[in-house]
Amino acid sequence: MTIRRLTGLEILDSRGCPTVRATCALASGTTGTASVPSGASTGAAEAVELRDGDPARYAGRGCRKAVANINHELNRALSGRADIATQADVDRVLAELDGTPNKARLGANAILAVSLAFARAQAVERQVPLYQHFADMLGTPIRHLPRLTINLFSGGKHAGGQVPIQDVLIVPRSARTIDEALVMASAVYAQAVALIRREYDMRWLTADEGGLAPPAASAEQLFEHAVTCIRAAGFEPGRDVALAVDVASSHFYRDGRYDLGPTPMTAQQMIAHVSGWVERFPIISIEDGLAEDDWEDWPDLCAALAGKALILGDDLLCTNPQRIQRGIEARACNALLLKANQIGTLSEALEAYRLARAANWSVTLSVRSGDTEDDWLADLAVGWTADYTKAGSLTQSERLSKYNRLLAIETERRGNMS
Ligand code: 2PG
Ligand code: MG
Repeated sequence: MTIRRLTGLEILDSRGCPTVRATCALASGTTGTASVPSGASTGAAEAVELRDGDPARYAGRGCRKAVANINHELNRALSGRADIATQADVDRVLAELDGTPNKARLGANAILAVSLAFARAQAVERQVPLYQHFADMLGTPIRHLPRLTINLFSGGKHAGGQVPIQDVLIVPRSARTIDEALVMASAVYAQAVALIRREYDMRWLTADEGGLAPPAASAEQLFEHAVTCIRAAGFEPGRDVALAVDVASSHFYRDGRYDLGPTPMTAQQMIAHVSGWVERFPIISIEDGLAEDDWEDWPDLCAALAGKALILGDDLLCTNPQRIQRGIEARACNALLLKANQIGTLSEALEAYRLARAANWSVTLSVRSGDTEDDWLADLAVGWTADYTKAGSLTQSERLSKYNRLLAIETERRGNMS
């Protein structure tokens, strides 16, 4: 499928910060458009977004250079080339043209937008739903829809740091469908809205991903609140609705100590601390329980929690095949948080996914804290049969677009699922 033209557009994400949208027109006239998200609690090893650095526009965060790279260099290199016809071809040329290990020259924002827009155009051309196109890319049939992990409480970089940890998510485990999961999560969320009014005299205001952000005294207090809300909604904590936590500990790791307050902890103390959470609360997944460069201690965390909670690597792995390989060899974790924009092309994200699966890891597909109304993540999660999605809370259209798309896919596939 030959590309006829690539065009870029600077748009705004859910934080009002610029990001990139690309449209790919094929020779047949078919087009596909895709927008890329942008993180705030980013890993140091992530692919790099190209930002203009012009202080007169969006405090230097404009994306005109990335857009110009799509309109000119990428368009010139990829258009009209009959030999560049598959996702693998497109992504290889994108990476080669960029020439840096982290997509810094052309920008991971420009590159991923083109990679995704091409996938969408291909799906339209093939007359298959996008999720089916992704499944065909993987070469594995869709086995089930993902389970949802939904933000209830937020802290860290997504909520002004009122508590150091980043996300307390609810996992509607006893739900049999996406629809049931959303109904359950909505009931728990409503209880949380009531709880923060009662306990903190706070209005319903939300953090970057739509989670509630009460000034709790500690992470433990947030977990207690979550359990209270699950019960108040009529569910059994753990059995019906469990918890997942993004500790995001790279962001409170200083001088080899984990500063969760009051006394900064060594890695071994932090492991004992996190293990205590898993003993006391119905937590089934711990993301970034240790810092991104604390490779030495991750295997101990993983061993301590094996069989009790998933050890999910986000900043540690950055969806980077080399880091994932290292994580597998070191037995540092047993689950991958996959964010396509951490690596920059769909093909590399697919390689990351395959590596994780070959090691029998669980996979969660995740949005970013700055996201857009584009819903491709839902199709990717279904097409690649992710175990979980992490798409934010049940407010704000950039989050709901993913849930709404999952609802539509579920309805479309009803009767076809095992
Ligand atoms: C994370 C993500 C999503 P960000 O840390 O997992 O919650 O945050 O997009 O800011 O990196
Ligand atoms: Mg994270």
